[in-house]
Amino acid sequence: MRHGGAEACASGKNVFRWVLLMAVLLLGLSAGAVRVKAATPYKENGRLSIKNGKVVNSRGKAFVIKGVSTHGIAWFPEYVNKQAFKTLRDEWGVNTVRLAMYTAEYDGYCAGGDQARMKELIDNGVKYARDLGMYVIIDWHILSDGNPLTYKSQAVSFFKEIAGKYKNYGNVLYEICNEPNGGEGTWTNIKSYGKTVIKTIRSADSKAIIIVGTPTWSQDVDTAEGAPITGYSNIAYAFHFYAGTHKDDLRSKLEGVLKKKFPVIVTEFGISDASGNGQVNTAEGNKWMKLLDQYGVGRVCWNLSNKNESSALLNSSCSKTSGWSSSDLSASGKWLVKTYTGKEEPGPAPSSTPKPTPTSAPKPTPSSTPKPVPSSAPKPTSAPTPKPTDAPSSGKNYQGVSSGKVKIRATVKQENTWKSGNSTFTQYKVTVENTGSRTSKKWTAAVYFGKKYILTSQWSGKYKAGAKKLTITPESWNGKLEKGQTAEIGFIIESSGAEKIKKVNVTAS
Ligand code: IDC
Repeated sequence: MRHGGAEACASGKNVFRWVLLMAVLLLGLSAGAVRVKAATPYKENGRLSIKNGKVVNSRGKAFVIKGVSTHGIAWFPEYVNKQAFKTLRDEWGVNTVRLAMYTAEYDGYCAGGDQARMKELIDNGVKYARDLGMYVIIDWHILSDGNPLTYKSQAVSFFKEIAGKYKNYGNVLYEICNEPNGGEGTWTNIKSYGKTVIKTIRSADSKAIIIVGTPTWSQDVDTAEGAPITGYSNIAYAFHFYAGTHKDDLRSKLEGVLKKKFPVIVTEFGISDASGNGQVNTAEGNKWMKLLDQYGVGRVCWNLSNKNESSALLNSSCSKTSGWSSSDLSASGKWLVKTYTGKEEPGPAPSSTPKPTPTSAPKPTPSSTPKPVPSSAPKPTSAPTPKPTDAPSSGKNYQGVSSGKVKIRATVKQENTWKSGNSTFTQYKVTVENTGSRTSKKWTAAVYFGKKYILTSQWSGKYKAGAKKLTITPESWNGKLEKGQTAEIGFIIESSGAEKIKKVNVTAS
């Protein structure tokens, strides 16, 4: 008995010690957890600004934006959720989320979209980012409205409202015109737009970084560098690339301005081709990353969605809206996670502290190291840098009309044409309009060309390229057209010499 009692007593003490030990351990762990949680990108770096052509943190140290962009928030609102952002931060090594709000595309902010809903999504997104200590870029995503002046007054009221709301947040950056393009998307027009919008933002928020788009789909940073916007601090310029299309030529253009300490942020890039689809090119993607790393340039990858296109970071079969595992990621997604975290699988990133970046003249990188990885499929084209001609031989309209009860008219208009090497590139805009009184559920437009061509870019539709025939069908969101409603889509083709459209056939139901 006594023996047993002593044993019970001893084990009672042991239990007590054990409980004490666990308590200490748990406390220690939770303190650790609290510390880990506290070390968010924003806690560590505070408000960002621009100094000597670089993004710096609140202590003036270089900070490298590693971001992911949403797809259009009107189309993929489900990814604006806190768990998604947390997954990006904790498992993908992301410190910045870009909220892309299309202006002119279907359901866009200036194209009849639900403005209140979009502002609510932005509000939620900004708050999730703030709670998680992440940065957030609010992107006025001009695209088919190539000239930012098109919706200038809407942009002014939008930015006035949101800069007023977020002026004290410290984690918000404003991107005022995603990608100016086309004959009217000139630097003169961008500057004129920029001056008004920047003034509007500055009257509420004196410090936040404002990013200005550049001509030719935010590629002509050299033009902007030649005549930058003056009179304001914390202004940066957007540069975009798609590694499947854009290669050495565009890299040298970027490097040219980086050498001059011009403040550039890559607010959008992909390793797909410029259409957002096609073959991914990780080898070129790695070359781009190397250049950005060398100069400490921030970058934001397009796009967080499960859309069936190769720039989407999630597989189209993936319906999860956060907590993705490796098998949920597309080839682009896998590459990005590896690039941002150094790991094959999503998981805790090594550190959210930015790697020191050279502040003075960057060291030349050895040119021998990376072996070019041969890509299996032939690339349609080598990086045309679209240069719209001043006097586009445009104005030519080709029309097709459906013959059934549902009346759809497709107008194909040549918007721009330019030469690159031996090829001619032509950009077309297709306006599909319901001219009858019955609602159309779906439509097909077939464009017949005079000679062979290669489809190099496309947007807002599904495309099937035959030898001389291009068949266009709608996306999930622009097939249904009510009476009088239109859908605007577009594409770019490459051909040897000027192309001529023979006819346009339309069917609709
Ligand atoms: C693309 C999307 C695609 C959508 C299209 C048109 O990936 O799903 O149908 O826009 O709305 C950009 C643009 C960006 C494009 C992307 C890929 O900023 O809106 O997204 N891209 O084409 N510039 C170069 C490429």
